Amino acid sequence: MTDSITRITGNGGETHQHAGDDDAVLTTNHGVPISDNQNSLKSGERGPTLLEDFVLREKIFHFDHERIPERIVHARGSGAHGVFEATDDISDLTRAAVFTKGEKTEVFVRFSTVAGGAGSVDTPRDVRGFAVKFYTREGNWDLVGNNIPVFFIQDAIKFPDLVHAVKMEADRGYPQAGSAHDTFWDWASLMPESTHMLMWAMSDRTLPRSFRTMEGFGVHTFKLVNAEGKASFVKFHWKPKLGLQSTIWDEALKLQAADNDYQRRDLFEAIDTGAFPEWELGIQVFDQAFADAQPYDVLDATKLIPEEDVPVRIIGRMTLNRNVDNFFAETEQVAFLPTNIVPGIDFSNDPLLQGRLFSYLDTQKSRLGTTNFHQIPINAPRCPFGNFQRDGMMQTQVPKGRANYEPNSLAAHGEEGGPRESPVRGFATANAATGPDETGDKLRIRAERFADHYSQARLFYRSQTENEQAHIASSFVFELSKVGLLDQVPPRMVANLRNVDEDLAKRVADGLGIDLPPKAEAAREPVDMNPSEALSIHRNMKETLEGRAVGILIADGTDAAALDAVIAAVDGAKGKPVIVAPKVGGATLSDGSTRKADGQLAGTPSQLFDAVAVVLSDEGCKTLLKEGAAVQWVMDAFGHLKAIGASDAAQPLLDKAGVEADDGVTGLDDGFVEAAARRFYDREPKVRMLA
Ligand code: HDE
Repeated sequence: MTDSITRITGNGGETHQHAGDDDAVLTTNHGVPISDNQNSLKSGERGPTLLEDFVLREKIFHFDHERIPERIVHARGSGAHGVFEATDDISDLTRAAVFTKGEKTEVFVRFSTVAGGAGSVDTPRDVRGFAVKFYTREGNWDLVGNNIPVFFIQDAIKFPDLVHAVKMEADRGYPQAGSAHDTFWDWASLMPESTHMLMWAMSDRTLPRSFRTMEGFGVHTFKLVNAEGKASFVKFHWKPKLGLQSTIWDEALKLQAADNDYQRRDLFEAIDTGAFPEWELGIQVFDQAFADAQPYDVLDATKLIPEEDVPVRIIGRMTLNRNVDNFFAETEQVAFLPTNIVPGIDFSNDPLLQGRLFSYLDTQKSRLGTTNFHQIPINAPRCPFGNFQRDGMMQTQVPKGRANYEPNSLAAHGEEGGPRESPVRGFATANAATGPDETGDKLRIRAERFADHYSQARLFYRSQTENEQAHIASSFVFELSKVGLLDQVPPRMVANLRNVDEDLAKRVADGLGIDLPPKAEAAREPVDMNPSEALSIHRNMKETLEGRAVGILIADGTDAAALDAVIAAVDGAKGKPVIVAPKVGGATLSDGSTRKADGQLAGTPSQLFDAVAVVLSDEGCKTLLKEGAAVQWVMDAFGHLKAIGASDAAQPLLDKAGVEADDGVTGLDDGFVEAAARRFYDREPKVRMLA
């Protein structure tokens, strides 16, 4: 019998140990060393498992409880650690220590999609969350923002409706991510205040190429408060060092098939290889007089303040330099709270923000199970903290002594009296509620100045390049074409769009093949605003290969010197060369050497890259002409408006893929690397019909 047991365990009775750590013995959660992690305890060789097997029971019990409720929104996210450095002196505006020039503050950032569940994909058309936790020496400050500066709704009371409408439909459980379905557009078309945000959502902003190439925004108006107690209004902006870059819709769809984890992987690998993502933090600062002079309300989260009206002043830099050690412990358990605010920063009366101040604390209790979630290492302040809140589930601290109330005079008896409030160092709300707006009757009402739902939607649309406008029109067509059963919805949406821009409305109606409906009545007639360059992605892209990947397609017979030259050129421009070949084991090059591939052709389509090089010999090209994946590889690179550098011998493959000559199609050494730093939007009319 002993013999057969030994055979089954296959470990000859030896204790299992952690790889690389000879002294570490597997134990139970209570420290008891475990002798056998392969077999449960049975009564006889083929008998039933015994209840007394505490090793098995503990292991399965813990496993059964591994999951916690996922976030109601922003369930799918990726996190990283980093540092924020204040680079400008703004002590005239705020006393916040985090903004002392030269101060370095540890941060944790979580990027997310909104609608999909935790296991959904990275690349649906969706808003991205951009949440930053600053572990300042005066407590945690969480700037819980998005990659879009405005929001769908003006008042928190509409948030559950928005989220129910956009998430999977209640009866059928789909779609899992993305807004192209009946209930979202039913709701949105009935909510004119969402129109401005819809313009952003239908633009390429919701298809970021990488978390590293998107902006972040605090969205709401906040306040900065200086040492004298003087408050200024502020909007926060994150500007990516790599510039803005988005994919296009067809590419995003195909990325979903190619790599569910496209953005998570990109972030992890960038940090892992030392290409640390960076953003500048900027502020728009203004006062009450400016606020009063605007046609919109600065407390309305469906409005932005054009950068041309209030320029963005750069005051700091954030660098993400460390991946998480454990996804669950850090990225999943991190709890962002807009209520995490520090002395020198304050809330405004934005009714959306005010609602958030309740929601996040509340949700963390149901997600993390205990009011003591602030003790989890990723959430705990890095500065000393203490008060008289006590006990509760999962209390991990051991407060000493009798001081669990305040005031107390225990110190007079030589006992520990505990911490005391500090009017000087403590957080103080900027303005007491003394203004007329805050002392009137109790009303369920929106301020009159929230009533203009279209002027800024128009501003956004008219600030885009022609290509970007076409993308917006086409996205509306795509999304509304997915509205299945509710015939009344697309015309109702187009009726709203007529208030934004007649041409846009016509294009969408035309793309859907419906008659142009009568214009929807606007609560307030929109006005024309001056276009703003800052709102366009295409006007804010950087021509750089830094942070971008170049796919290099090779096959047997590829010229070794030509290949090395392309790799060196891409490396030299700080790009990432990735070799793709029909076999992952590699290809035999012209000089007889073997070059290993980073990816196999069928599993590494060109949508994973920002530009491609096709380095083939006559022989290799002949083989790949018969390989659908190779033809598709080139065809998609062309269709996704990417640079294609090709050896002369690769021309037949380019021809078969329908590649037409333009500035983005080059030889291998003649201008390829410069071209690879760009996207060729001018090519688009050649490759697809846009609305
Ligand atoms: Fe959130 N939001 N939200 N939100 N939000 C959550 O909190 C909520 C809003 C944002 O990576 C939840 O911990 C309400 C605006 C981000 O962990 C929840 C309202 C903006 C994240 C919640 C809003 C955001 C969340 C779900 C309207 C941009 C992910 C889990 C009043 C400024 C943070 C959680 C992370 C997450 C509520 C509107 C950004 C349910 C009630 C506006 C980036 O508490």
